[in-house]
Amino acid sequence: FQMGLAAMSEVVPEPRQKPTVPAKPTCANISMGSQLLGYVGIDTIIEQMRKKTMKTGFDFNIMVVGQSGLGKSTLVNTLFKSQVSRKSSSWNREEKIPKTVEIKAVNHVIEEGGVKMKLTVIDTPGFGDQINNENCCDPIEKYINEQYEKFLKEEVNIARKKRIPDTRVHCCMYFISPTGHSLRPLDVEFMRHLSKVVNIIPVIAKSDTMTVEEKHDFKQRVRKELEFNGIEFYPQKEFDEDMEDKAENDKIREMMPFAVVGSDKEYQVNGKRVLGRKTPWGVVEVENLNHCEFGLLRDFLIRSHLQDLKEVTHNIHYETYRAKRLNDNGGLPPVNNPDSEEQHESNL
Ligand SMILES: Nc1nc2c(ncn2[C@@H]2O[C@H](COP(=O)(O)OP(=O)(O)OP(=O)(O)O)[C@@H](O)[C@H]2O)c(=O)[nH]1
Ligand SMILES: [Mg+2]
Repeated sequence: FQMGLAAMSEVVPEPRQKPTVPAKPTCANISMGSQLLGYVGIDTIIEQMRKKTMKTGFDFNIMVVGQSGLGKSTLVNTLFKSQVSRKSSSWNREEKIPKTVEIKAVNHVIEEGGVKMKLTVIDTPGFGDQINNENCCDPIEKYINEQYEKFLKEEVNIARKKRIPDTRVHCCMYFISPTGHSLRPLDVEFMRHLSKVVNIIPVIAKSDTMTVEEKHDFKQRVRKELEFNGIEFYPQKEFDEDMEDKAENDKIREMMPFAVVGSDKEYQVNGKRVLGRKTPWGVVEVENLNHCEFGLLRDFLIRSHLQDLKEVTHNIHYETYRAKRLNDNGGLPPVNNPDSEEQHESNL
């Protein structure tokens, strides 16, 4: 590296001017090389990356799963209607949300500060209605794996796309019924199984049905049960990168599962329009942190952990899938021909 700089210094003897991007002192500034030449400009990589991201935009995919009637579809609408995309939404307020009968992806392109995010929320039918709930995990796991498979096929193509569209599920919100008692065996089974293929974020549904104390106790109990059953939810302890990461994530893990309330209706409260649920004793405001933790959940997903959710999906979950698929195939990439299609399906 230093030799390179020395060679360059013959061509460019003048110390280079610092570009307009404000720079923090970096290791490069104090190294030998930079003493000769002044500012090298390594920190402009951040600006370069920012420009690229602005141009290409990015995909972010959230899935909601859980028992029927816990408010999954309502929360999908809440996410789109709340500050995430208040501008881009146009809803028929009178329309009632029907029972979900199939896996359905809803997407919106949301633009803020020149950056485009394609946010997809995958709504799933609720389970738990049947007497035998043994296989209710299957269609959801199948969907998740199909997205990995799609990505893998694109990756091993000879003529690869410059940018592979990413439909992989970056996080799966698991809805827990606000019983005040404990997790159901089905919840434990489901989360234990799915946490191996996707980032699981448990949430307590319809938290407006609990008192402050009930909510506090229930959260504590759920956390204990998750730990007791060895369920690693996101952010997983084993992936904390350093002490700073650990300290930050420990705080979040202590707040989880977030107790949420969903709604797609707006009401007038103190002269402001807010998303809420109207009850005889007042309006439960979805985005008011004194009322519920929807705001915390949204900030956690979008503002602080979006990039990390994508990285864990790519580096851990997708990598596990990919390694298994390539192994099963004797080290060869999966072939894109119709004959093998059936076999792939059975491998999933
Ligand atoms: N009290 C309360 N009710 C809610 C909340 N969210 C949704 N609901 C109501 O619960 C009922 C079911 O809501 P959905 O969003 O359809 O539930 P779902 O989980 O999508 O149900 P499936 O599609 O059958 O899986 C509706 O009457 C909603 O208005 C909430 O946070 N609190
Ligand atoms: Mg639904």
